[in-house]
Amino acid sequence: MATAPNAFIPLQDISPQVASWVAQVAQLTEPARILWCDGSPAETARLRNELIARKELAPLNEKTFPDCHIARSHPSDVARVEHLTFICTTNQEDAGPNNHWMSPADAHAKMDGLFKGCMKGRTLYVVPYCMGPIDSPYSRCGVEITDSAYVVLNMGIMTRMGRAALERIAADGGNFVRGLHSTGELDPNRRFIMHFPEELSIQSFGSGYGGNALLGKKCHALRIASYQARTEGWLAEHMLIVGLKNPQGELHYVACAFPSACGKTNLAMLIPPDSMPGWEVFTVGDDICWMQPGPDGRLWAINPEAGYFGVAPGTGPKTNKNAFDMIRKDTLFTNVALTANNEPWWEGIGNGAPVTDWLGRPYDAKNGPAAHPNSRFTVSAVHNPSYTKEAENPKGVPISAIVFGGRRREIAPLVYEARNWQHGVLVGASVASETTAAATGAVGVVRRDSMAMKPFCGYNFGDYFQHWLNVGAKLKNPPKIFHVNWFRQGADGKFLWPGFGDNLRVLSWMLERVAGRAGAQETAIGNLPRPIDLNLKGLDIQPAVVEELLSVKQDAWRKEVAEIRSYLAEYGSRTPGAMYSELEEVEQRLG
Ligand code: GTP
Ligand code: SPV
Ligand code: MN
Repeated sequence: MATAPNAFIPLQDISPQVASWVAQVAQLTEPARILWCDGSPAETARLRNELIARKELAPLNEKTFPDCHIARSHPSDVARVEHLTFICTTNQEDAGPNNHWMSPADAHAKMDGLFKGCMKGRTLYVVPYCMGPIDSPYSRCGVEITDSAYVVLNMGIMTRMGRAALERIAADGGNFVRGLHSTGELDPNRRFIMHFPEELSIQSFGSGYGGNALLGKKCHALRIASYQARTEGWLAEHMLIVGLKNPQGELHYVACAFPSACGKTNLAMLIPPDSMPGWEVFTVGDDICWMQPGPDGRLWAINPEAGYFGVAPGTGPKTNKNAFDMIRKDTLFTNVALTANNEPWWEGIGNGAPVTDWLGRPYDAKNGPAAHPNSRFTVSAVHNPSYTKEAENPKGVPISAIVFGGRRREIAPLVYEARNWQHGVLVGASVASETTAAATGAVGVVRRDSMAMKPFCGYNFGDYFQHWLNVGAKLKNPPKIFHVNWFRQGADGKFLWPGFGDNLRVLSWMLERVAGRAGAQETAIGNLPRPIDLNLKGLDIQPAVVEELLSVKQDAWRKEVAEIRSYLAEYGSRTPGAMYSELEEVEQRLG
């Protein structure tokens, strides 16, 4: 969106604040050359060709996957590294026990040492980006300096990147989040992801993949933005945003927070089951949501991102046909396997067979999965069949319901509704989920993941819960809050709920609750649908399974309440008293 007077100004002359920071970083990192990225298709093509020539990228089957490419990260660099991710506030208490902390002085000393001369012989790319629609007052800009062309390609898909972002930075008086990134030697012992919320800056060294390296995403749009949002009175959340229109034509937007690899991308673009004709689904976002109270007393949301960095395994024509169709052109795949036809392959794709695994070796089942469990696709949101132009609306979309959820084989029922906003904040704070391959470390371990923000909140969770209460107090028409669990398992270890498109059955109950039309039974933990309140038409499910999915086991919940109490106590005096009074109410109702 270059404005006419600026179209011919060299990028480095648009914002003196950006130019002087680039000069400062260049002095520290000593690159061989500096390239200011304009985000043009010609630039993308050039970067792709350079990476292909260096064998860091390869084209896929040009007939079946036009303009698609595969990249492989370093085998030790395949996921976010929570143990190496730090929030560097002056006071440790402000980062809270939910974060790893280092003092800003120590962190700067460490990072200056790592960055010193690290770009010798390399290109320094200047990547200006805007999180959110270019013309939205809710959007925020940043500049990522990186020495990875692969990162530039990803940032070009995931954000509004280039000249327009730089122009907005200049128009905003030179305010932007400073993100410095180098892949370094990809040595896990020299890998750190540092955040300086008080300085609005990020420094990432030693990784080239995902949330560690695409700094606009988790580092800026969640960790730094959540800190800013607290002082400015809004919310930066790990949530999808989806619009649902019922057959009567009523349209509602819903924002859902599930931890990493727990179903956001899938829900954001779900396809209604055949037995629910007339429903329409509109994807606004699949991972991050910025919400502000609007003048009408509702919460209004924008998706700060412009693309999806989605989990490949499990994406098939049966589970997520929209995603399956959207990644057939113009998509960058990382750490997937390949078929004999040079097509991408992963577990759950539903057809074909791998011949080359994610490491580039001939596929051998003895080596484990063919695609890495955290292999992903990067694709522009406009390729999504359920994309809506509302994703570009500078005002955002109004949110009717907020949904929290986790991956829990037991305890949490399929769905329940919080009694009110304050109770809903407790429900969100209490989210627990099994860990997934999205971060390094053990998989399948249940841990508390408040609002699905455990790895992403840039400050003390105690203050964060209070901030949620404060935002709710400002809303005349707050969204209803719900909790869901698509992952409850039977004794045989199989999921009890079919999930995916059938999740619309649960969402439609929520929207009927919002409209005041659906029934529910009050339980100790909140309001649950009775089996007759759920639209189960056309679904092959035993009544006993539905009963089980909608059951609240008193003993298990009493234990759960005790665990939530000790979890809240981890945040000491920062935990709002209201959280404890809500918990006591639940406990009393449990009897
Ligand atoms: P991040 O991008 O890491 O934040 O993850 P996400 O929350 O967007 O997760 P995603 O939708 O990519 O889902 C991750 C995995 O969960 C995939 O393997 C999906 O196939 C699986 N999944 C998603 N929805 C469902 C569901 O409703 N039921 C079941 N059983 N699995 C699901
Ligand atoms: C997540 O882990 O929640 C992701 C992928 O969405 S990453 O960008 O690596 O954080
Ligand atoms: Mn995510």
